[in-house]
Amino acid sequence: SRANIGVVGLAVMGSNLARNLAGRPGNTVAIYNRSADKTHHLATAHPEAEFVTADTVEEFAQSLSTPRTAIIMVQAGPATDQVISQLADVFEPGDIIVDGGNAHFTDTIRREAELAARGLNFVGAGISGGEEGALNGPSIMPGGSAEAWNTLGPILESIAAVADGEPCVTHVGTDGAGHFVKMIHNGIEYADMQLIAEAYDLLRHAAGLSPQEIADVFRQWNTGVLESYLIDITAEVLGHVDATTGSPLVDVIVDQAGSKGTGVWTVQSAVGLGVPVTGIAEAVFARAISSSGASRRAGGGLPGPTPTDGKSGSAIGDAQGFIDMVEQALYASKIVAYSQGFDAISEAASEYNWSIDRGEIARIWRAGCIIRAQFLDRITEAYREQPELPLLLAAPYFHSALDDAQTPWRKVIQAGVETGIATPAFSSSLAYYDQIRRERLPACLIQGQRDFFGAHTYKRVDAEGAFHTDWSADRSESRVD
Ligand code: NBP
Repeated sequence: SRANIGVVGLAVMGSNLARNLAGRPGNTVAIYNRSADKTHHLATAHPEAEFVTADTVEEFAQSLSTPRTAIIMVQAGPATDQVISQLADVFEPGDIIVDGGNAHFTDTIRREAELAARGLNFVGAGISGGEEGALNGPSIMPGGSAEAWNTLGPILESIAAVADGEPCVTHVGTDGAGHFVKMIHNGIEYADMQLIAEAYDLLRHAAGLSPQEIADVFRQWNTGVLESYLIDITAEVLGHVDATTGSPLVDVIVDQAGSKGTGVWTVQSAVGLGVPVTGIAEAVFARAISSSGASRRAGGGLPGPTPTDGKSGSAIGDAQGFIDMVEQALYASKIVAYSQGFDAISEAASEYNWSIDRGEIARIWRAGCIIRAQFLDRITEAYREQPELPLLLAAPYFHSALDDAQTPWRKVIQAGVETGIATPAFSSSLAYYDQIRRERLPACLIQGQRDFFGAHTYKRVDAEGAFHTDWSADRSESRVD
């Protein structure tokens, strides 16, 4: 038993994570994969890592010092269940099994309970940053017990990405908390990407800028409040010219966005929790619309506004002024999307009894993951100043940012409406903002309607209790509780 940590599953993520682990002082890494050729290939390709190879789970268990700690990086779903069950059969009470795949958090809750009953520690850990992150330092979101964290924490801290000298990992909360937070990370990623895509669409097709010009705009934005990995890579993609055609690559890429499902999970979970993650939902739906071939073909002939010539269009005005307004609109919408994501975390924490430090979540997203951004520092500060902050976008810093942005935000959406360029995430974020800030909402009317057709009752602004109006008779009101 020479190894202090093991990795099971040596596809892209697992092999890179194993190399990352092996590169840290003090670690000896045992590796195991269902198909043994991958295990030996990895060990041969990276002799410097001095991996301890195992061809069977029994050998793998024997190669680990106790308490055993193993990270599973296999396909999410049934494959993960199979591997967990194989490990559980050869591990002993007190050992730690970590699932680093993209599990649904409810599966993680179930697996944790099953293994806890057998005396085994199970930790569902969200790992973000793809292949590169796995190798050089991902953002890691582990759940599981405090006991497991004591052993696992230092190991994960040694391989995580570093931001301002601090590792991008924290004990998120118990059982499924880590995978839930990873799911929200991915949902926010969807919203962020959609917002950027809408900004591009407006600059390209409402303002008439070329992809190269827009790449420069994004490079400029990446020096300001929007500075982030996604803005950075957007500039790279937009500036890239296709070698075959000489056209901007973005013009030869088929405009149908794919997904692996974590965005859908985020929206499904949020709907279940009753949390409006409208920015994320619009992003998921926009990908669905882009991929709905038959509907798009059938919708292709529908009328839109009379085309303008871009720059001279009344909705746009001068190009630089419009670019600045789009930057503000993107920033404001992004604040809303993140605020909604953090609302989902808060609601899930209370539903599932997780104690989650939201400032810590923003902190561990600052490096190693796809949504890494300067802006996350502001979120961490907001939660450090006010740990029980009920609404992120109402924190003083964001309040003032939204104050500055709200007029351009409205104008940009107006320009989209006038030119027929859809801005679902910009628009839904503004709609959320305009609802959340209103003293009274038209929900009073909806309660009246519900009472009319279903006797669902309503509350009054001036009295306690539930009331019903006898709509079908004399319309007298009675208190019904
Ligand atoms: P894959 O998700 O493609 O899974 C391939 C691995 O699963 C191989 O090691 C394969 O073994 C193993 N496996 C399968 Br499939 N069925 C198995 C079974 N029944 N028993 C044992 N092993 C089985 O690998 P990946 O892309 O490296 O991702 C690993 C995990 O990390 C996934 O959960 C993924 O969602 C997550 N993740 C991926 C990324 C990313 O950027 N790719 C980022 C973050 C998280 P074999 O070699 O014998 O077929």
